[in-house]
Amino acid sequence: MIFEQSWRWYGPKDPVDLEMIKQAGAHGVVTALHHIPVGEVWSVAEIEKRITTLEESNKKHPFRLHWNVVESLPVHEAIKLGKPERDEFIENYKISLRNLGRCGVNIICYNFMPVLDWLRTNVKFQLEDGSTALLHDKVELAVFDLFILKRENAERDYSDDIIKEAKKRFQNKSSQDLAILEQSMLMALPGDDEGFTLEKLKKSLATFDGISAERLREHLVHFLKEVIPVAEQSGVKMAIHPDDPPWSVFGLPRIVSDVEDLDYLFNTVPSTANGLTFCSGSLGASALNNLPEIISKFYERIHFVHLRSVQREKSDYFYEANHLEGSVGMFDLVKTFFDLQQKIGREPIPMRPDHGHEMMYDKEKQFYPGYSVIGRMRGLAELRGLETGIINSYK
Ligand code: CS2
Ligand code: MN
Repeated sequence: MIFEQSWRWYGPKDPVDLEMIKQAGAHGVVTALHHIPVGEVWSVAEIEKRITTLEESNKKHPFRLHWNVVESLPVHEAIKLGKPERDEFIENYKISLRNLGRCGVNIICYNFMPVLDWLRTNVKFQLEDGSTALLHDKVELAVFDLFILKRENAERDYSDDIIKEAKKRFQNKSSQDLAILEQSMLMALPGDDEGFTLEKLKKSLATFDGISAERLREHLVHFLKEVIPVAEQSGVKMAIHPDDPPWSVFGLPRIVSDVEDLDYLFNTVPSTANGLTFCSGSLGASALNNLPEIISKFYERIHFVHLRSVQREKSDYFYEANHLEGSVGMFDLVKTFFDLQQKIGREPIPMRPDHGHEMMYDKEKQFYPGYSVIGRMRGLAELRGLETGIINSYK
């Protein structure tokens, strides 16, 4: 196979249990110790506990699951901000990497997005077939930023046209519409139970005032120069997740959005332990990114793959499409991975469907946005079909 079929699991509290993951056809479990606060050490005991949970399940239903990727080992904000306390957090990060390596968990996904992980303006966008998807619309973002959050100097980050349209939209929205928008925006940190409030968000955004993309890049390089040698010694590979969306939001700096950003990172810290999570949905939200080119260029350091599609419409507007539809051209991407594997010879790369639609019985349960069970199962099944078709017809 081209990929090792994998599935993101939020741990024992996830409404999707291990048996369901087996029935979705995944052997690789992508998980993290979400209960450990960001910045603290992941001890061997805690890591082993999670491994044991999977082994117990393997005894019950012998279809084999194993923890193949950590998503994520999060980077503390002090490291992104370059604060003096970062040293201690970097040391903790190194200990966690060593501990993970010792336990045989050796692919680590992380990101370097300030304050927020992915950002959507509607997490229940209605599709034609009645399912719902995640949507990002810059005008909605501007409505939130300018009129709900009221961030200082926010208008500097939008063009006159966007501001004009945002004003019009704001005036036409009911208070219920505004509440839904606020709720969607505050969900931007998947997997975080505590969530954001408007005040908390405003305060966190302000900590990055005056931090340019160049400064943020220096902080990332500093972090990598510290942790990559430890990753190498511990036999683990780091895989940075690109910015989602791959452009600035709320005036925050972004440094992992396109091929130039990636070139810079990998030229500056060339070890292949300094690797990439290839996320087709994040990079594919920008029409400027040539995805097959990115795969070919960085193949040897793509340690983990997220496959999903987006339907791009106007500029800075996209929603998450079915995995084989939309703008990313999934066939070409999987075929590119196949060709490279044929050429170089490489073990299957862990791949998971990144998000799915909420559909059928999904609607009766509460999932993290994007992480419902049936929608992702449809995604994984379609991707597995595509993969099998490619392997069999080009052998
Ligand atoms: C994920 C990201 O849900 C998603 O879109 O791809 O949240 C990803 O887990 C992080 O950015 C990785 O650190
Ligand atoms: Mn992703």
